[in-house]
Amino acid sequence: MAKKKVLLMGKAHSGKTSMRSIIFANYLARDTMRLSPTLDVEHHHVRFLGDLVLNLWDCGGQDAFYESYFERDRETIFRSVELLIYVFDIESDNPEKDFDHFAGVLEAMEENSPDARIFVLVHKMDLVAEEERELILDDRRRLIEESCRGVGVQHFQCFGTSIWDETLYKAWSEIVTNLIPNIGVLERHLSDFCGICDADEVVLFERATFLVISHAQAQEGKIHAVEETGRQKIFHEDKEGDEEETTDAAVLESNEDGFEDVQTSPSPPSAVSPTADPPASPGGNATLSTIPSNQNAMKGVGRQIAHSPTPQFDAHRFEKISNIVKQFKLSCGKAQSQFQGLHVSNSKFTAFIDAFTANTYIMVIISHKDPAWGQGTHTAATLLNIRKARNHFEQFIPRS
Ligand SMILES: Nc1nc2c(ncn2[C@@H]2O[C@H](COP(=O)(O)OP(=O)(O)OP(=O)(O)O)[C@@H](O)[C@H]2O)c(=O)[nH]1
Ligand SMILES: [Mg+2]
Repeated sequence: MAKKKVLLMGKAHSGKTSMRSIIFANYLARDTMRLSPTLDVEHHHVRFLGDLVLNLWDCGGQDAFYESYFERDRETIFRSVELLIYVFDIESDNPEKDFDHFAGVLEAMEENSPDARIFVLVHKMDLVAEEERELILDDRRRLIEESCRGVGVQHFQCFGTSIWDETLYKAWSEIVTNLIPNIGVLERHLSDFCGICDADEVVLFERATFLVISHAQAQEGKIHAVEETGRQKIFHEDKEGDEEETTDAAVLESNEDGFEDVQTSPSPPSAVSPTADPPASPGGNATLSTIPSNQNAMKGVGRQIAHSPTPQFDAHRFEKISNIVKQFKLSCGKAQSQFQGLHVSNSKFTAFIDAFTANTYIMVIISHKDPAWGQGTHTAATLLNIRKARNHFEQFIPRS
């Protein structure tokens, strides 16, 4: 089991525990108003993708604690860190002191864990007027860069975040993706799967947090090739589960041997409505096909996809969907039913979100390439592909 030490630091009241609680403990943003200040260091082990354990050190940000972090407990705190997440409060009343602390933390990191990856979050961006956000964030980035350069830190990533919108998911998705081994292999296979399904986009979400861990987009050439034949392909399950990765890739890429071609029959245009699956049964598993409350956000995503594959995508679409589906999943839990999947369909596209491997959900977005694209054979083919690909993808997504 891989354990990774993650340090979460920044001044008191900057929002560290709030973020951790939303991402890993299913808090809603409004629940964080009740959090008390963290005293000293709180240790949390959170499981991610089954066998990756994040050993989160949530360090209380009051000045008195910093004295001991920098002096008495210096080695204990800063030794063997894989990842530092430093949080700045954009509304801080004493930014100079925050930067002093930041420089102190970077120095201690350079001494004790020089290879750690560093992420800096400029948090509570919702408190800045929307039109000023970019400018203020750029300015803050510049100061952060100067601080880093001052202590010889070359590589870091900086994000503007808020618990009140999708930026939180975006930043944390990037952060955890950095900890996943073999992410490149996973991405390659996802890209192949995207082509097989003739999908516009395929996205993998981690099961518990709903953070995006990988995504693939159709290449325009590939879409057209499939369109011309008017056929969909069916994923061939890899029977030799333990074969070399390269062999798997070859199977995935093989038109002749890897897939069956399926002639899809025309069916009536789909309505702007969810698919009609059986209702949830109390206590049991259920396929839920209700559109979540933030229906417009989901439809907005689809509209952009339907018009053209890449240029008009909403840059925050994955995080918006993470956010919406996670809320929906939580409300399913409250109704004592387990979230299994969600299909959203209108005249332009269908989005399939389904339980995938033991530790992931998958989303497959398919724009309707002709007016006859319906929910019959096409839907069945997509669902079959998802089902057949599960075992194959289990190989790249470790489970405990
Ligand atoms: N407006 C706004 N408030 C936030 C945001 N994130 C957290 N907060 C609020 O900030 C307050 C402090 O959050 P905490 O998470 O307890 O802060 P902390 O960094 O853990 O503080 P210490 O434990 O004392 O170091 C809470 O009332 C949160 O609701 C945000 O993105 N925007
Ligand atoms: Mg705290």
